[in-house]
Amino acid sequence: MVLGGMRGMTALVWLGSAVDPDEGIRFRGMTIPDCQKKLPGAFPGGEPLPEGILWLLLTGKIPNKEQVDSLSQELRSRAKIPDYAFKAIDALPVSAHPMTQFTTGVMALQVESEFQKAYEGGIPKARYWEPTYEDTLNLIARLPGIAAYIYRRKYKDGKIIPLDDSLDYGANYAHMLGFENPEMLEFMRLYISIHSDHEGGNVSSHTAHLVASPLSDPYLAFAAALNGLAGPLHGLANQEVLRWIRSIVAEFGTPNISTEQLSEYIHKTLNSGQVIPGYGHGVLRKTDPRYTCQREFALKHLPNDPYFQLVSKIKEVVPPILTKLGKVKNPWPNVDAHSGVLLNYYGLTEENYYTILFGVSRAVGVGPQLIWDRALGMPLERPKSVTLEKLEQLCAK
Ligand code: NMX
Ligand code: MLT
Repeated sequence: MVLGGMRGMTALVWLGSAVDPDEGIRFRGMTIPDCQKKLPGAFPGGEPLPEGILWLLLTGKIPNKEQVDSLSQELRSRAKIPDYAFKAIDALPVSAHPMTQFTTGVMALQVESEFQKAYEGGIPKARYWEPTYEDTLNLIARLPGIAAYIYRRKYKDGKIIPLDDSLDYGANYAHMLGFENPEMLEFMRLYISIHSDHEGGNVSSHTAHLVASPLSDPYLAFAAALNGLAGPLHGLANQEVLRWIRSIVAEFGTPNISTEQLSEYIHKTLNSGQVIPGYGHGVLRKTDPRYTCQREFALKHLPNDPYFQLVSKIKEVVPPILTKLGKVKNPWPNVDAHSGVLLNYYGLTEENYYTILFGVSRAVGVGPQLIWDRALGMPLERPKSVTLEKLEQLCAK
């Protein structure tokens, strides 16, 4: 475990969610289909609103529509972004990766940290959670505005699209990016909800918890989490998946390829020493239910999209090939294997932006835990390490 990335080592308490290797994620005990059934949507039968997931993760209770609407309103009222945050992003070249711009924007938001002010003012430990709550809600409220600014700056005309007071969190983010198609708005609600939390051990959540443990405020902790999310084996995998799918299409000149052609390309990728992005997982041992619900969304709304059909074919061809390698513990698709083709279908084609969407979503899961960390008086996290010599001695015993 010490040498193997701590796989399988139980080392953290995480209130919001837990991942079962076979079944996948449960948010406060609820599977994704449970959430789709029981959490309020924008309309009857609609996908769960991210505000509902946030309420559930924070309180452990299922909110009703009125409560979720009041949280939407609360987040809108906190969404104003100070001008210097945009200026901090503007100091970077437009060519900077969106995740670099995003972390910079989050760090600029830290200037307004309520926790930092309260700590400097001598707030007692028992009340740490209160400014942490304020920071967390402010951060979650402001992330879509920062994230949309980066998209408009890098890929569009640079003009800010203001928040729409009539829209919920997910729909508003899509709107500020420049999308109005109701199906895309609905996909954004689903996207943010399912990417929000994945228990505490994943790189971004664990990083946020670790960095917050010496009482760094939620902005500092979340910026650190984003830097972990930006790694290709974690959140950047969604970018890598669409890039890889595009490379298949470029190789054969069409997404309508045979199983043999696809198999040949998969082997080519593996033989060049690369991983197949979107496949495998540190905990899951079956198909990620976050993949499955995106597939169901695609079957409902874009069954004939050639890229969706290619993703379906990849799901048939990759697992047996990875299994044959003999070392891959989970040959099945994860969340990132599917999101790109849906975004691409609705016009969000710039794959280098995709990890920002994951980042906005992850704040909805990490934020509640940071509040609970302070409410429960969680200590500074400081595990023990060993030298290699000591480890060899221990193993020899
Ligand atoms: N393609 C090729 N080889 C793989 C893959 C894959 N998709 N997944 C695992 N392996 C290899 C892995 O590189 C390792 O090889 P080696 O011993 O030569 O270093 C071996 O199989 C054993 O790895 P596992 O124990 O199965 O996986 P681990 O828990 O170490 O890593 C991932 C999990 C997710 C990092 C790994 O499966 C991977 O690199 N997947 C592709 C990238 C990806 O989709 N990441 C997104 C994960 C979800 N997210 O959003 O964060
Ligand atoms: C996540 O959502 O964080 C990923 O699936 C990675 C993980 O759980 O380790």
